[in-house]
Amino acid sequence: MSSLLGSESNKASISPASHVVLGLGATGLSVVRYLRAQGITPIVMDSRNTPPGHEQLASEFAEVPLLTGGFDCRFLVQAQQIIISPGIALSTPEVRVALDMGIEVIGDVELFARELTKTQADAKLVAITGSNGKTTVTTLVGQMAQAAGVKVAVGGNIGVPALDLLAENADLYVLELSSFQLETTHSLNCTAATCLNISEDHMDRYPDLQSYRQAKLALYPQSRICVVNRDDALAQTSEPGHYLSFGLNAPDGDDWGISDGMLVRGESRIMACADVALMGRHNLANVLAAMALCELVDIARDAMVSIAAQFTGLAHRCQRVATVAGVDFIDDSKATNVGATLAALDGLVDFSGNIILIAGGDAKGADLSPLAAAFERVHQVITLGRDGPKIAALKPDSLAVATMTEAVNAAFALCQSGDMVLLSPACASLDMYPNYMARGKDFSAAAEALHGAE
Ligand code: UMA
Ligand code: ADP
Repeated sequence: MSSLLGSESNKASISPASHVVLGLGATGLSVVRYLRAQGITPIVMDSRNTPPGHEQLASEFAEVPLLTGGFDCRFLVQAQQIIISPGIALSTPEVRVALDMGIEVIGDVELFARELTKTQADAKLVAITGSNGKTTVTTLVGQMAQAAGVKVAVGGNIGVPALDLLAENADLYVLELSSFQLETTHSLNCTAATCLNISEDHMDRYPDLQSYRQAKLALYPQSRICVVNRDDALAQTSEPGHYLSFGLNAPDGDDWGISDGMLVRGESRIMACADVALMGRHNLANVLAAMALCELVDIARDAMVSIAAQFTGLAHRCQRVATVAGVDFIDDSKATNVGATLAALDGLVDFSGNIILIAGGDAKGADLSPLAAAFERVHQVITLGRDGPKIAALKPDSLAVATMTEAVNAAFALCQSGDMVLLSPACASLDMYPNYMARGKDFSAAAEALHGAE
């Protein structure tokens, strides 16, 4: 049963509105802000009883009714347009009712696309999707553009909702897009876009890998030039279009790749791989993708090279957070799927010490079995969280624990100087933590605490 928050009126007094905003997180608030600026007063609904942002909605937009604790079909079926948050599936029964009646259901990124075309048609747009590396590549492109002196605005799944970027009146917009956002986006007119890679993720939301993949590949028809990963067949499309590729081998034609230890674009040598500040082969792929995108929006090469040589990465992505008695503690808490953990372990092929891996959490319905082969490189697996037992089953003698502190202490007890404790969970954190950042911080704190016990 719905209840009312953030409004003095009672439900019976709410008139149906032309626009309904489903979900009041960061996205919902940005949509309300946008609609109010257009003179539209929507109704907001959220299935939680006390959704995040309800106090802000009440103080900034007291005239906007908020219905909580469910989605009320009576208002949905009378709307002209429903703007749905990415965290809410289109298969939600109440949403299906509206869709079946022919009511338009779109996301905030679709509204952004329409508004950009209408009011800032000269602005360039770069969009980045994929299972892993989105935030890294989005950040790289933003920093490269900034270093080149371009007025750039960066947002989307990375944090700032797309609609909130429009006020920046930028010359270049860079959007990180999730599969959830792409499901409800059809009108982007990107100058360049990429789907970095595809591996299983969010299998609790999609019936199978193909449906997830189709949601991601929907980006390509919305871009004038597509930057494709020639090492990942799943991330490629057979649709006709204008393509440029990146990959970890020597390229054909004008594509991007690696030859003789150099990042190259066709015959042109850009920089030595050894000068790229990020670690791991997957990050060379990320840098190549970022450079390909930047060149398509006319970013100067020296700006790209200087950022690639400086940018050491974002927190919680294979980041060393402590060294205790010669043992390195690496926080890769953002590895929330199997592909990311495989990339972390691949990057350690040349590491000569023992690796103790801490993994587990909410696997989001994924097939975890591809981890088994990579575990041969791991001395001991320590598991925690809801799907910890499924991961433990992939490696003999795995150790299951209940808390991060227990995991870190047990890992440290197995180490000697020169070894590594790697938190790369292959799972989301939400069964134990508010988010992956909190999980990473718990890991660092437990590692730091070992200093006292040395
Ligand atoms: N909600 C419901 N019912 C539901 C699910 C959600 O009512 O069944 C409500 C929630 O109560 C919440 C609201 O919908 O009040 C919006 O929630 P949301 O989950 O859509 O999140 P936002 O706060 O709007 O943040 C979203 C993205 N979240 C998701 O896609 C889950 C953020 O990505 C993004 O930064 C933000 O928009 C701005 O664009 C986060 C994320 O986890 C980082 N993304 C996933 C990922 O990277 O794997 C896809
Ligand atoms: P996303 O925004 O797609 O989640 P991030 O850049 O935040 O991507 O990185 C998330 C995780 O994926 C981290 O564990 C990181 O080490 C790993 N990762 C980054 N780039 C790649 C890549 N190209 N292939 C596989 N894993 C990657």
